[in-house]
Amino acid sequence: MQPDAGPFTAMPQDLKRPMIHIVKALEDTIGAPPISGISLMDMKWRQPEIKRTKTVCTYCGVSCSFEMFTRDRQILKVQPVVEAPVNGISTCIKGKFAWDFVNSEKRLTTPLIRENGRFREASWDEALDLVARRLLDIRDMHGPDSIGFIGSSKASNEEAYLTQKIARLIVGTNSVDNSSRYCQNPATKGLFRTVGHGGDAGSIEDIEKADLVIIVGSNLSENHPVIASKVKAAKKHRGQKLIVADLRKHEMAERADIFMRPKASTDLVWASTLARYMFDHGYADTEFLNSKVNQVEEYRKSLEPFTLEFAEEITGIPREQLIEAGEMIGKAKSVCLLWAMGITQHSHGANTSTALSNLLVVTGNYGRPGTGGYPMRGHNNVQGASDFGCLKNMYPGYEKVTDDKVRAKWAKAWGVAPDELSDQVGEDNFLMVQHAKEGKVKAMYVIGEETAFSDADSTNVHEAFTKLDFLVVQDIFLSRTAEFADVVLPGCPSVEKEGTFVNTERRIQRFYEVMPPLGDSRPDWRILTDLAARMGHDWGYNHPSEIMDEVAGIAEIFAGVTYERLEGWKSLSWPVKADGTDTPLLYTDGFHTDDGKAVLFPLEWEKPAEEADGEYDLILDNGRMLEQFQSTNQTGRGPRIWSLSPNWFVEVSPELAQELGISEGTWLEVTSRRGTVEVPAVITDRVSGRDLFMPIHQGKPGINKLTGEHHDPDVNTPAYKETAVKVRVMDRTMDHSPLPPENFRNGHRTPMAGVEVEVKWRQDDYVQPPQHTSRPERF
Ligand SMILES: Nc1nc2c(c(=O)[nH]1)N[C@H]1C(S)=C(S)[C@@H](COP(=O)(O)OP(=O)(O)OC[C@H]3O[C@@H](n4cnc5c(=O)[nH]c(N)nc54)[C@H](O)[C@@H]3O)O[C@H]1N2
Ligand SMILES: Nc1nc2c(c(=O)[nH]1)N[C@H]1C(S)=C(S)[C@@H](COP(=O)(O)OP(=O)(O)OC[C@H]3O[C@@H](n4cnc5c(=O)[nH]c(N)nc54)[C@H](O)[C@@H]3O)O[C@H]1N2
Ligand code: SF4
Ligand SMILES: [Mo]
Repeated sequence: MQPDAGPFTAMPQDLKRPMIHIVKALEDTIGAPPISGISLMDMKWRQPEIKRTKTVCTYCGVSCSFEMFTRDRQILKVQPVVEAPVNGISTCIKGKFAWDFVNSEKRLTTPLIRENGRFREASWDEALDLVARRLLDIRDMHGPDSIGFIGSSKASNEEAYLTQKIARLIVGTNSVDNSSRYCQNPATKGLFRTVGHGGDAGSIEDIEKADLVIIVGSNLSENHPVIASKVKAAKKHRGQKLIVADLRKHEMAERADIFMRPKASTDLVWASTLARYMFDHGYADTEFLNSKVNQVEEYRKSLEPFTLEFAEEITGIPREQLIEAGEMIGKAKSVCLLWAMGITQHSHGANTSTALSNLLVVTGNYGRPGTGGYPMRGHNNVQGASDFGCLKNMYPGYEKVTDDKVRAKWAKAWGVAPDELSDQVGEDNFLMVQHAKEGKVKAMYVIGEETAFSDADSTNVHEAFTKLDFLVVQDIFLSRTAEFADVVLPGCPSVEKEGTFVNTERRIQRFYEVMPPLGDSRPDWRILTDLAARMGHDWGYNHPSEIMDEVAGIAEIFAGVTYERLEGWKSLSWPVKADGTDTPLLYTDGFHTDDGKAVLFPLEWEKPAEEADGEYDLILDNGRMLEQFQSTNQTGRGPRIWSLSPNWFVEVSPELAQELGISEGTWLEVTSRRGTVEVPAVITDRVSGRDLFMPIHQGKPGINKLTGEHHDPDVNTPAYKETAVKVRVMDRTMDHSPLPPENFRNGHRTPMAGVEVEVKWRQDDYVQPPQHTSRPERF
């Protein structure tokens, strides 16, 4: 070591000597070079001030877990660790950096009550008393089903459980739902019909193990990035095969062995055609079908119309490519099929999800390692919100509200007579909004969901909200939905409380309190417990583990779940037996149906509810970007993430750009049958022909000004992806690309790369209810 070299040269003499001795001594004992020595020493000195806490990401359904390093409220860094069961040392940009929202000055820190059309601050006692009184009054006057609850897919399992417990036990209604109505319910329905459980068939490890992965209508590398990186690695290192079916040439499409580009809303046709191909070419797993599957012949008959010719005509996928895909699937030893919003957000999403699951059943791709159907769950806890009972027809653990035995069991556990619990299926998100508009639903309680922005046909939703007698919104920000509220209750985010989340592979993980709640905000479970007490039900929970113990004692699929078994980095995948045995891979001993057999479910293809015509001649695909999350209520609170994609835009194919005579940055007026928005164009071959694509995150009116009320009749999921539009070229062009130069998407740098773009973080003005929501006093 050269004592006078390196970092010590500029140090005063009197400090230099002892420092050098310390570093030398350190190097002698631990063998670290001087710079690491200083860093280690520095860390040791600061250690007492730095807190390290395990948490689980608050964004997508992958549920990465990591350590968060904090000093008081300052988040110093996110440190992934090898022990993390899902992600190990990986995270995506959001898990690593999108935490500015936690200390945002826009956080709600005190309850608000609307008075004379404006919000004023209120104490918790006043706000909770008011909510309790109004809900009980409305229940007594208009009946239990005049009140609807939306549970949060961001909040914990324990919080979802309490949401439905208040709805069912105290109010007496089954009208409780969560954001899976917007995304995964069609997939769940497809799985219920064919294999029985409403969750991914196996684990992320199974996806990695598969011989062939098929990704349909899912932009995996932006929306489930850590799973995408595992698929990329399996392909690179093990030669795993990849088929992608999507309208858009996204990153996984570019990496695929076969990239099929069907016409929008036609996936049921190619999936059923490939199922027929399996039977016709000896690839159907006859042994599996004979011993483990019902309705084989009936289903096979239903496949008659699905010839290669028919498929080519309807889907536009060339016959040769269909055969190539059929051969690849038929020959693969194990297949995992992943699907998401490109399938479910259509008017027949449940049927198409069923068709995809049928294809897996025909080829025997369930119940073995490396096989199965995997709807990619959206929010960090959208799986848990459904699992823990925020559904109109199920108690926690998918136990039917219409089953007398089930109701008797829950009534006993909750200490009431069975007839005090409703045996009527309740209303979902969609029906609550419709009936609010018609004046039948009088009150809603929305927890951690940006319904006013996220639900389809937002103008219609806003109208419904203004008709309600009473609206409670419990969020961490004054959201667009909160603008319509009568009472706003400040919940707090995952890092300020304890609880558990369930991820896309049914894995339950614990998260711990990183820092105390900001201001006067409170964990949602505490708010709901306090509210219940004011409504006459003193549950007395002091910790979320007590809530989990209660559920585990009642719902069979959680029988063995305890906080001890989930301590630290440990996790459990449901169903969990009483002895703690969990089930990462489902269906190894048969299917979750009455006789243990899978079902092949016959289907017909139906046209989409909204199609392009002479006037609205383009189809508007829409979806997500890696850097933003949904309404951006969380990713829009700090420049680090927001600045990577601050502008709204519409992707236009080079062919269409030529036809319209536009260049990058030209503003377009995009008009659907519902409304109009103005956005600049990005010209890219990610979209082809007459398809457009718009992200769903930016813009105050939001994309849902354009989308419509049409929905899947099986599950009431909005057909967001079936939106026909027309465009008008405006006399305005941005002097740079709408994408910042550093936004390097799929290797397509924008033509304006290098131009300085002014980036601000989301400036919003949602601090007071705007004009259109100010109404006469309602209490
Ligand atoms: N970065 C980020 N990640 C997220 C989210 C986020 O906001 N930001 N949100 C989370 C949530 S809530 C969800 S539900 C998931 C959603 O995850 P994804 O389903 O991956 O979400 P989308 O971006 O809507 O992508 C849908 C894909 O379907 C394609 N598609 C559209 N129509 C069709 C069709 O008819 N056929 C086929 N084959 N493809 C079609 C689109 O081109 C697009 O590539 O993401 C989660 N992860
Ligand atoms: N056009 C179009 N529209 C779509 C879609 C699409 O693809 N296209 N996708 C749809 C889909 S799949 C979904 S899931 C919906 C998503 O819709 P939303 O569920 O509305 O998604 P977010 O905007 O993330 O809203 C979550 C809210 O929870 C709050 N929050 C976060 N953590 C907590 C907490 O711990 N407690 C409480 N109380 N609040 C919390 C956040 O501040 C935020 O306001 O959007 C749907 N809308
Ligand atoms: S992949 Fe999903 S869970 Fe993991 S860090 Fe990114 S957003 Fe969070
Ligand atoms: Mo979602």
